[in-house]
Amino acid sequence: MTIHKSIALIGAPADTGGRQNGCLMGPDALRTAGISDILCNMGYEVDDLGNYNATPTVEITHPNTSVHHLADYAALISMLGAFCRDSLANDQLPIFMGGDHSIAAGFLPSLAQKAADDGCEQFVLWLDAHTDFQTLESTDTGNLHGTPVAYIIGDPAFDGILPSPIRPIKPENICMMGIRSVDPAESARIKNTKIEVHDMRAIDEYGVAQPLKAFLNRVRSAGGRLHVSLDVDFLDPEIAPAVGTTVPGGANFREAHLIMELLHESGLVTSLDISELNPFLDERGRTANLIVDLVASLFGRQVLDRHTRSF
Ligand code: 5AB
Ligand code: MN
Ligand code: MN
Ligand code: MN
Repeated sequence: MTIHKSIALIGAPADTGGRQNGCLMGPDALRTAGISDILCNMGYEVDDLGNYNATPTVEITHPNTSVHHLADYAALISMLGAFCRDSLANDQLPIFMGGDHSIAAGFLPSLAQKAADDGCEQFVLWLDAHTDFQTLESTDTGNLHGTPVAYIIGDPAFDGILPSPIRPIKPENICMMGIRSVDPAESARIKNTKIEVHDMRAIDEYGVAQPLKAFLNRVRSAGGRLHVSLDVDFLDPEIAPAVGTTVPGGANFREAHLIMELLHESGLVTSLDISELNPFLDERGRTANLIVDLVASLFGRQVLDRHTRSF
């Protein structure tokens, strides 16, 4: 397993996946909250590669007229996909700073392709209040940040409209935690996949450690790489108000830190995204600060100096 000591920060200020403006300020809010310094001070080499925007070239429409900004989604997918394949050095761990969650449709298939080229499986831990499993056909809101998981597994509803994912993520390699708002169409379809879903009810009952450790053991046994996709609305809105789609009853402060600490101890994380941060809705930077603290935990900041243990 590679221990990454070098981190690449990639700003992806996409704002067209939802209807509430402001996610385009996400990368700069994370920079302002000190994401780079905190990681440097922990001994990492940090390369801030700047912000990457996509410009749509052709108009794309869909019979479902609620769907909006489809051309922007297509451009974002191509741009982030190509960026991921061509510009990311193999020894750097990328942190994609969103932007709304539609960015995940861009880099995840390319991460899966890179993993496959190296003979590995790509796994994804999806931390979110939502399953983001809508398709172009089933979405009522037409908000494309609600579709990336369906896109990355290669759902046929996107065929012929968007570029096909260069390498789909296997549903059984996706684990979701924090789920508490699922649309009927998503619920009906996700049950027929092998996606592992831990809703908040499960977390209330078993906590975060038990299901997370079981998933991490699965990743380790497969010799897999792990991407962590952190949607800010995974967190309870009481601690993380800076998000357009808040849902009460999310992960609390300690649950979130414990997840990050266990992820660090596992040594399995090879990439991260922070999505849906909307600094326009923040209160004196507290959400951005919390996210940067969680990132520090994920990269090894500890309450006490503990020996790394495996489980
Ligand atoms: B997020 C909803 N399912 O499709 C939809 O924040 C919400 O990236 C999507 O998780 C939330 O619009 C997208 C109602
Ligand atoms: Mn999401
Ligand atoms: Mn969400
Ligand atoms: Mn959202």
